[in-house]
Amino acid sequence: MSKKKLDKKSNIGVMDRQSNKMQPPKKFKVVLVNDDYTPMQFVTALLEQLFRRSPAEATRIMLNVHNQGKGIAGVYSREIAETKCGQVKAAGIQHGYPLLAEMEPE
Ligand code: TYC
Repeated sequence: MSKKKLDKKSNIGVMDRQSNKMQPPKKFKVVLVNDDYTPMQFVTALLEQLFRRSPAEATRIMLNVHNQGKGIAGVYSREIAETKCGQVKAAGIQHGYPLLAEMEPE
């Protein structure tokens, strides 16, 4: 017989209780990757349309990616971040650019 302590009401082992607690959903950064071919104007327009950035924010993020190599376009739930990454890639392919976005846990 197991000597594991049981919670009286739920009969869940006391040590298991913590892992049964609901955790807030994880968030993921969508990170744009620099390349030498995608036009700056294309990246800025994409940040405005796909990531709902203002023209000033979009320009700031694009220049940050251009100068630093990478930059955060936005932070989302896993599913939304996956979708955004796919949309960035598809937009690049459609116009013949090697534009890429990666997902990173926040
Ligand atoms: N480096 C590109 C250029 O000089 C601009 C660019 C910015 C490309 C951000 C990709 O994610 C990117 N035209």
